[in-house]
Amino acid sequence: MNHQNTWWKQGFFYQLYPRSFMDSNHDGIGDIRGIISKIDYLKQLGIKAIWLNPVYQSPNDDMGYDISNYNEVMTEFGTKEDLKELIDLLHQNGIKLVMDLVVNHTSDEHQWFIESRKSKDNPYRDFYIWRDNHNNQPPNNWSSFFTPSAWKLDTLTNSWYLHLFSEKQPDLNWENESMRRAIYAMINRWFDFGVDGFRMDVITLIAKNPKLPDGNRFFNDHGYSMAFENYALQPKMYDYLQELKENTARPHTMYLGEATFANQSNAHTLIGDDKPMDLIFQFDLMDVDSGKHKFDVIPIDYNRFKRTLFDWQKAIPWNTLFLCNHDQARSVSRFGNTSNESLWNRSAKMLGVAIHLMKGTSFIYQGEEIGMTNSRFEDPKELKDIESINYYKLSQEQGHEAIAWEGILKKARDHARTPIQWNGLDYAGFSTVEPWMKVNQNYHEINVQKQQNDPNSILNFYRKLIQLKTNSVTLTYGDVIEIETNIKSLLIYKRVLENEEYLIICNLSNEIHRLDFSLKGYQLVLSNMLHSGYELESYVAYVYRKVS
Ligand code: ISL
Ligand code: CA
Repeated sequence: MNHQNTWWKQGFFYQLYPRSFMDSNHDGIGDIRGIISKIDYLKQLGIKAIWLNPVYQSPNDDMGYDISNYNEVMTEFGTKEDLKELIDLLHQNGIKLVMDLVVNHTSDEHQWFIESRKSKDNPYRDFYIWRDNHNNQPPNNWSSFFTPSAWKLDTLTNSWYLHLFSEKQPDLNWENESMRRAIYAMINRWFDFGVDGFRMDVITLIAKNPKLPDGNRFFNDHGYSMAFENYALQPKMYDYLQELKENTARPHTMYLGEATFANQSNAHTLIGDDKPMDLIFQFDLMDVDSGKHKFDVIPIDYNRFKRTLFDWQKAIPWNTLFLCNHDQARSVSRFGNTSNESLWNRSAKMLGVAIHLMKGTSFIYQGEEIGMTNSRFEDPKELKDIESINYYKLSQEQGHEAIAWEGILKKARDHARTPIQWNGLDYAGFSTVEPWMKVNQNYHEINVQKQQNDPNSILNFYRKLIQLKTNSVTLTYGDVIEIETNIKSLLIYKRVLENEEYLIICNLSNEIHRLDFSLKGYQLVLSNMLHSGYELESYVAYVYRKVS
C-alpha cells in the first residue's frame, strides 16, 4: 500500500450539510457562498476533505436526496460558478471535495421520470421499475423506508412504480443500459469539473432481484416487509459497480459507499483495490440504542458499543469512523451526557477520542466540533424531515403518537440539521432572517465564537485531536490492539506501529472507575482533564504515548 497517495486515509473529513451551514444572501437557507465565507474556519480546524451533502437541483422532498437535475446546482444554494470557485479555493487550501452521488433513485420531477410516466413505450419507460396494475394491489409486499408500501400507483398508465424511499423518489432501473451510461457520463462530467470523489447514497440497494418476490420477514405495522434480501447487495450490484468504476474512476478519485445492510461478513466484498469502493459507511454503531426499530430507543449497552467498534476493526482492513451524520441524532446527546456544562464538555471530547483514534478515516459531522446537541422540538409542526413527519403521521393514525414523539425527540434526523451556531447574535449568526429550520435554543451557550479562543473548548480540543492523528503515522496506520478490562464502560486500546505505541483510555460512562494496570513509561499527550492518574472520573479520555 502506498500511504502517500491514499489521501482519503490521511486526515479528517468534515461532513457539510449546506442548507444549515451558513447563509450568505439573507434568505434563511445556507448556500455555497456561505461555505466560501467559512473556508478559514475549516482550514483552522485542520480537516483535509469535505463530504458535501447533495447540492443538485431538487424539489427537496427528501432534502436534496431527490434530484431533479444532476447537472445543475440547486437555485437556493447558488450557481455552478459558485461551486467551481468553492472547489478551487478548497484545493488551494489543501482540502478535497467529495460530493454526494444519489443514483438509486431520482426525483419524480427529473426529466427521465417525467418522460417515463408518459406511456409504456416511452424511450425512458425502462429507466424506472414499473409493473402493471392487477386488482389495485401493489406488485409485492415490500415496504419503503419512509412509507408503508414501496409501490405507488400512477394513474397515467395505470401502473405501479417502485420507490424504496419517498413517493417522490422513484427507483432507477439499473438493468437498463442506457440509464447506466447516462449515470456514468454524469459522473465523468463532475470529475472533469473538479470533484475528488463521491459518497454513494444507498449504493448497496441499486440492484433488485428481477423477480421482485415478496419478503417474508421484518413486517411493519401495515403488513409490508422490509425485504432487503431482495434488494441489498444483490449479485448484480457488483457487476454494475464494477462497470461504473471501469467507466469513471481516475487515479486520484475515490468512492465512498453508503453500505446500507452491509455486515461484518460481507463488507470485505465491497472495499479494496479490486473492489467497487474505497471506503464504506456501515451503521452497526448507529443501532446500539435501537430496540425494535430506530425510534424505539434503548439505553446504550457499552459492551455492545465496544464489541461493534473492535469487531469491525477486525472485519475489514480500513474503516470509516463517525458518530453522527445528517441522518442521526447529535452524538453528544446520544452517546455522551448533556445534563450539565462540564459533563457536556467532557463527554463530547471523550467521544471524539474514543472513535477517531481507532484505525480508519475519520468523519466529523458539522457542529460536532462545538458539541452541538439535539434540539428541544416543541411541536411536530417544527419537523422538516420526511422520515419523522411520516412516522409521526402514521403513529397518529394508530394512536401511538405520544410514544412516537418520545422517539423523535431522541432520534429524529432533524436534530442534526439545525443551523450551525456561529455566535450568540440573532439566529446564531447563521442568517439575518428566520432560517428554514429553527435554531437550537441553546445557541447562546453553544457557539463557535464562544469557543474560538477558549483553550478548554470542545472546538480547540478537536483541533488538537485532528492534528495529533493527522500528523501521526502510528495513529493513522498503526494496528489497533484492544486491552481487555472487566469494567464494561472502559474503552481501552493501543495503536502500534513498529516501535511507536499509543495508549487510549476512555470512560464511556458517568461512573468513576480505577485503572488496574501500570502507566509507567507512558507520557500524556492529550486529555479532557487537567490531571491524569489511575482514578478515572466519568467520561474521561486520556491519550498516552510510550516513552520508555
Ligand atoms: O436515515 C435513516 C434512518 O433514520 C436511514 O435508514 C437512511 O434512510 C438510509 O441510511 C439511507 O440514507 C440515505 O438515503 C436516503 C436519504 O434520505 C438519506 O438522507 C441518505 O443519507 C434516501 O436518499
Ligand atoms: Ca442563502
